[in-house]
Amino acid sequence: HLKGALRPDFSWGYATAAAQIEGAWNVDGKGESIWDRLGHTPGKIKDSSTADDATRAYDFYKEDVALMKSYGVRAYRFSLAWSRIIPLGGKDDPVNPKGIEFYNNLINELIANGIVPFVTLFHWDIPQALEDRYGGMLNKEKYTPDFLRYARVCFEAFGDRVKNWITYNEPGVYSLAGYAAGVHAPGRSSNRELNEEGDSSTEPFIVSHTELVSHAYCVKMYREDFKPTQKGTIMITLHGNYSTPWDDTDPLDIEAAQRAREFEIAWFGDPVYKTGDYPASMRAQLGDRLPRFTEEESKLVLGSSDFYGMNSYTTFFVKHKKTPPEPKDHVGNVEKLDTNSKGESRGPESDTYWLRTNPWGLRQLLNWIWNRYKVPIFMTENGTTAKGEHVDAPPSEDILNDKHRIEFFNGYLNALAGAVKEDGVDIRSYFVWTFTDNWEWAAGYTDRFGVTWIDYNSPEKKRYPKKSATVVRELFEHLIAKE
Ligand code: GCO
Repeated sequence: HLKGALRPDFSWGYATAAAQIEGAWNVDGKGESIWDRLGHTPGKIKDSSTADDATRAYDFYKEDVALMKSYGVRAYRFSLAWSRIIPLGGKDDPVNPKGIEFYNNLINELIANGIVPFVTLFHWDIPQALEDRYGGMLNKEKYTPDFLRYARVCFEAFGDRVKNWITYNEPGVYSLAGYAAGVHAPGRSSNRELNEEGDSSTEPFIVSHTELVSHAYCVKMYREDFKPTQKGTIMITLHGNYSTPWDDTDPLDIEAAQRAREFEIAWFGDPVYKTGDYPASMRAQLGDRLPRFTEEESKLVLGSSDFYGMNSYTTFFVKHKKTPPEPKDHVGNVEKLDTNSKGESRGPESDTYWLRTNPWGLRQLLNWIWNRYKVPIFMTENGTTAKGEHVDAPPSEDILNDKHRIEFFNGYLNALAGAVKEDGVDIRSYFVWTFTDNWEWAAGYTDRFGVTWIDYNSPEKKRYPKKSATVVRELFEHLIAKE
């Protein structure tokens, strides 16, 4: 009954990030990024791997576009590596023509194959030189002009063909994983013994503030200097897993779940789409540890995204904590659990510890965002790992018939279509995370999210399509309305 639930011009395809797939980390003039640095630091990556080669998407972009085309996609979301375009990153540093050439080739290849590019400017890989010069995003005054110059170079070089821009991918994950958990680059954290450098009680909030403000200036620049001629759209992509009460009859848990959503989602959503400021629950708990927007910043940030870009993977049961919040708490003083008060599970396990399949959570999340912000939603990431995909080539039939992933997409795409058709949520895109297995950040090559299995031992990183690639295509053929 959900046949034709999605609008005829619904965009769907795969999403990737440069640092996870490209390889060629120091080839053709590319500079070092903070992820190159972290990958080369002993003890930081689970399987001691690096992304020096990754899937070699830099070398095989033509083959990849052809494979994507065979998967039936309408669009492809990828990110630009800042350090490939401006190796040292700064506003007065030289542009690397080879970097521009690579992305021009990729964009042209996509367009020649009828695939619409969605381009992310920043997917976590800031040039190492900017980190070394002034501490990267901890220094908003120095960082912002560098980011704006980088964005300007990209709009000038690619904006005649790229009409869908994303400034930042998951600003909250960048700041929390890089400055609180410390497992992601730049790896600063006082929450971990490994690295006592940063102050986790303030830095993630400072860094995210820089992301929001520089995003807003970037959008202003695009709208004033480029949009009149290029006529594209621009948005930010936020992460957001859903939180639902552990005991849905307990007012304290109901409040805690709402607080958790505010700390995770409204942290960015409210400034951009609702108030120009952080949620009151965050101010109440964090006080002056949460930066304040100047009047000018607040005005700029509010309304600074054409659409709601959303990545989501899972849902947690949330219980209130009786104890007062710790200074290093970033989640709203709650506990996030796998089962609720009735003993129900939040879903079957994948291969990744935090990830569980629960399509009902996605539907609640979409409704929550829609009701709070009333902005059309572009789903820019959603996907899963599956157990037992870590083997040497050739992969078994079982692996290529990735049952868990197929069930995941079946559930989530039907939940999405239900949210559109039955709840009236305006959703305009869906990008599967991800096209091929890739370098899953600090997890290295041990987590496989792709609909294409990669043989990392072969020099050409041989690609093996999984069945989920076909199933996703069939699901969209069913769910998208004909013109
Ligand atoms: C994200 C990350 C992806 C991850 C994915 C799975 O934007 O969350 O962009 O790079 O690989 O989330 O963990």
